Amino acid sequence: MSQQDDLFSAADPAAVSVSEQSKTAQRAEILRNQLNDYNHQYYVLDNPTVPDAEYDRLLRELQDIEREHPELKTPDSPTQKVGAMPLSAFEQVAHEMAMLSLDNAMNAEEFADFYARVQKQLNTSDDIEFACEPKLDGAAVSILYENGVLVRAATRGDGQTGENITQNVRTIKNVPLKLVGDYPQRVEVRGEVYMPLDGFEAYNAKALAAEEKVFANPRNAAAGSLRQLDSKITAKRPLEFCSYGIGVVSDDFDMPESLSGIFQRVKSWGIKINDELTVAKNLIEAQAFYDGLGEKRHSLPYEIDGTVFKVNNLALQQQLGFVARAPRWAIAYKFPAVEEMTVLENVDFQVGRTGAITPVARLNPVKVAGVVVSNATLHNADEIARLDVKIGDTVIIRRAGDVIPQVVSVVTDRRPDNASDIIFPNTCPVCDSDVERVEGEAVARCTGGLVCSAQRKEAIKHFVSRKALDVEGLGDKLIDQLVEQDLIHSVDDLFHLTLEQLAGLERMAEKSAQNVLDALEQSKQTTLGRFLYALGIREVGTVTANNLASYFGFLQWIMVADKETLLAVNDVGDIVASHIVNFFAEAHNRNIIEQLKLAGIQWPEQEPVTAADDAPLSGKVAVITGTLASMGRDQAKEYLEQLGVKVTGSVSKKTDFLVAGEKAGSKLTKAQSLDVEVLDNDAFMALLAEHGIEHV
Ligand code: D41
Repeated sequence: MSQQDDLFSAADPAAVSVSEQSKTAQRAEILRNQLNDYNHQYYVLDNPTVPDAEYDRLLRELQDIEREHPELKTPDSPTQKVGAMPLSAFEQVAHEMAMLSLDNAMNAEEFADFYARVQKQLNTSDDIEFACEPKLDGAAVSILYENGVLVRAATRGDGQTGENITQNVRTIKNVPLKLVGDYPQRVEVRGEVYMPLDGFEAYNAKALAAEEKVFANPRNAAAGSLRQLDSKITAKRPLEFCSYGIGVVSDDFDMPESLSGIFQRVKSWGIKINDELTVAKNLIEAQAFYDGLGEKRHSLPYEIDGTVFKVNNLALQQQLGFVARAPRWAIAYKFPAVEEMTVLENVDFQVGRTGAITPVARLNPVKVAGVVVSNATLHNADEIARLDVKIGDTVIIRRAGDVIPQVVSVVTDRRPDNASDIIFPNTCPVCDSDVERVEGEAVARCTGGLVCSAQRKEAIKHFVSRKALDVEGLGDKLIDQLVEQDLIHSVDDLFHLTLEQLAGLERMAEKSAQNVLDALEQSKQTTLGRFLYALGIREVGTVTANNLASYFGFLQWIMVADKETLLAVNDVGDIVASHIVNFFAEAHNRNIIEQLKLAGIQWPEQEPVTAADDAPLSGKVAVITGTLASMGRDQAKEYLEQLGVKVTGSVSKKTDFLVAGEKAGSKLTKAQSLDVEVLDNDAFMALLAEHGIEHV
């Protein structure tokens, strides 16, 4: 329990004896100290120790107290400023026009309240138009241009004074050093510097390998990169800038009537504005923007933590003005927090299909982004060491999209005295076989193979799963029972199950037993791709399985292929090729395949569409990104593969060309920085036509 929770507990005799009034004063003081502490960790050390949601809760609690008891407000209250003072090493910059902050709305009700408040203050019941943007999770900066030339850049700091980070901002690739078009004599462009997700992941992977500090999230990575005293370091960080407005501007600027008008002008000077920018005509459209972006959130190439809505009409903005530190005409409408804090109660070790042993954190249940989370993966022993986590620790949990919740970090100052080490087992928790860890691999594996019932269960679950043989009605619980009662030992046994055996199981009526048999019968007609995937060869996912199927056409050929031959298949690298060869070298696996074929599993024979060595673009490597005007990316990939091109997911020095449609993001930037040839939609269509592909 934290110190502030203690304060109100009746068990604390001191708390009982003091009056309500001074208890509130004490609570305010504790909140101020705690929040100032968190601010320091966040802004100065770029190393937050609690999730934003926790910070926001405490800040709101303090705001509520100060609203009820204005006399308790102090000049140093965190409600009066945001962020810490600039680091002394940077020159300070006084903002000519304060960089305000944003008020928050946490749910639809608070957002509707904001809308109603704006209407009331404007004394109208008319619809209010809003400029809608994603809320980028980065660091706010101001960039001053004089006569079109970048002369100064500053952090937001406390809103009044920031730090001069001109040298660092000059290194950001999409920040122009010279504006283009019809720009005013003097203009301050404001916006957010952020690190796109692919760059963030690549950076952390490298840092991890070099045993350097990894960043907890892209926001800290952006902020940390900007406050490097050596701009050569900043230059190596994959940062981007996106404008959210302007500050001071000279009189020669012909001010548009709306914020969306300003955005168009800023864009015309060569500055990036957000692709998602939209104007909403009323509350319903604004809420729809929030909902839509919430769904898209995890497919965006950068991290956002909500949306920002700003009254679009500048005259109305003026009329509304601002309070304390935030404009009345804008609000940050946040998404549910993806990070929360809870206690790690225990760690279990799970055995997967390939014997990999995964430590799973059992948590005190906590709601993260609307879902109750009670388990999180700890990946492997290296991760446990990196996090330095112990049982009993307070940990920060993060849930992103549909992925399994992760433990992000440990709140070390809440570690209890009796916290205990997490001991990795030497023997399999299921079958007691030895656990082995291959040199250079992070994963520890049970050596029991199919002796281990956990591995057998998982292999069978995988075999019948939706993307594999897709046997409906054969759920996990049922498979657990079948294996535990020794009714099936390996996947081929599934096809010899009888109605009596199935109906004899717990919670299994005769009708559902028959349904399972029917589904098994149906699943026998499959495709080579599904069958290959179902076999559960290590690192052969659906994409690789389908590539193998279409390259070879016949299972027999895949079974006898050597590594060299396999390497010619799209998506197959050294490691996957070895896994495939090893899998088919096992007599046991070949036998199961034979049994499955005898049981009646079959697929239509298909002619291999092998891109022969003499295919026109054989040996070339390409990446596809953005939205192509002429076709979907899958279609584009298929055409390229027909021409012998290997299509990969990320741009590197080995990439021969990038096909970039509309809204291409970081892959395009990366290609440009590596001097990789870029084909737009038209150039791509021309390439296809040149090689005889007419797409209609
Ligand atoms: O994307 C953002 N993080 C963002 C931040 C945005 N899209 N718009 C913003 N607008 C403002 C006002 C309304 C005050 C001009 C902001 C911020 N402020 C902001 N960022 C950090 C503090 C304030």
